[in-house]
Amino acid sequence: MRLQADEPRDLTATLNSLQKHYQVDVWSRLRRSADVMVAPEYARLVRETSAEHGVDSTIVIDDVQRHLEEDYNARHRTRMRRAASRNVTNSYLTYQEIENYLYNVIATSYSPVADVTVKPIGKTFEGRSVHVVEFRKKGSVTAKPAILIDAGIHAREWIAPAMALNIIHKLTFNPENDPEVIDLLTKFDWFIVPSVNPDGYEYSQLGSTTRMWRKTRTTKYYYSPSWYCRGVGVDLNRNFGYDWNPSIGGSTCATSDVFSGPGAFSEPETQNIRDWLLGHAGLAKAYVTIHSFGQYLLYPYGSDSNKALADQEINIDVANAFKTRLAQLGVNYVIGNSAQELYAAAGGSDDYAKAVANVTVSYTLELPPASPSPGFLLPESAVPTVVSHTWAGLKALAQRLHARIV
Ligand code: 0X9
Ligand code: ZN
Repeated sequence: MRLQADEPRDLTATLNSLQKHYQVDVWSRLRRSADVMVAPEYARLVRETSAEHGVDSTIVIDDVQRHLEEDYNARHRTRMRRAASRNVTNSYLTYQEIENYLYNVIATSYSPVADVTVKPIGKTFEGRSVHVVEFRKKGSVTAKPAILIDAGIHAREWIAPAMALNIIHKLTFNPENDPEVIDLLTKFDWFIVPSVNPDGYEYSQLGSTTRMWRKTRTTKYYYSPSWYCRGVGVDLNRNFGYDWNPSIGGSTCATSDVFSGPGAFSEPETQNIRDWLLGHAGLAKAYVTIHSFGQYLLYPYGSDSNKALADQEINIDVANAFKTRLAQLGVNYVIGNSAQELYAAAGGSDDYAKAVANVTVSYTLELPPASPSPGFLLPESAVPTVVSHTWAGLKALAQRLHARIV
């Protein structure tokens, strides 16, 4: 019921009386008006009392309880529907859903096999946290070789964070009761960053006009380097500090989709990954950065196709284990040097992990589809199949790597 008075003191007197005699609940209160909830049996008395004080009363909601129930039921239905149908195994989650999953599902779960830890490694330009999930086999005394995986450097490649979250899911819950999961947790520590660029990811989820966003959402370079280059965002995969060079597959112009930034590691998002990689230097044997699309598994260097790796052979051999497994499942992958198979592009995370963090094998994994249709718009319904194929390939890759390094 809304009460309206000409004089504030009349309203005060009315409310005092109503609260005392008829237990009205004051929802909101302005100088000359107030909204109150009244039990149905007191409604007539409340209106009469108000009128005696010269205060008008009108019914705003005639049955609050019914509204509360409808609201609750609607929210509950939506929640149930979403909870029943949307999860990491079949959906592209929002950043908020990813955080909820990491902290409410993964961090609170109990794995009999591994100690699972979720923690932030840093923040983005817009202040979101970037998280890592760490898996260490229970009871291991000596530090083990490590596999480092990240995803979501590029905003629109939605299948990439979905894949990383599914790896986390499999390592935590081992839903297929797969002995190889236990074996691989015994052989390696696993460190996974499922969303490197959540600002861009969120932006790409706003609507159809932002769906194809690739970069971060930094506005730092909007007024530089020149008026015709006023744009938002840096391409993180041109911003890493090994052989950083905008003229190789990047750009000095902030309007470009491949803007390299004003210098190497100018962005908090690349600094996060740099520090995380360097923190594991020595024990980190593999780095896999998940992208889409094209069905490629690419090894360094992307900055220069003529710069062969000293240990190119093991990078090819371990990649071949992945390719062979996928071929058995009927999925064709191309493996090779990224500058040769794709295009030369400097400042990628794969090159940095190899050259500076010293991993043995370093890959950019370009997930399905193979072709631009549907390209980045791979439907959610494809998630389970991509996950099952790719996980089989990654397990084979890890096994081959282990066989080669012990
Ligand atoms: O261009 C990229 O950054 C990657 N392809 S994507 O379509 N996902 O954008 C390929 C990166 C390969 N690695 C390097 N060039 N270092
Ligand atoms: Zn990409």
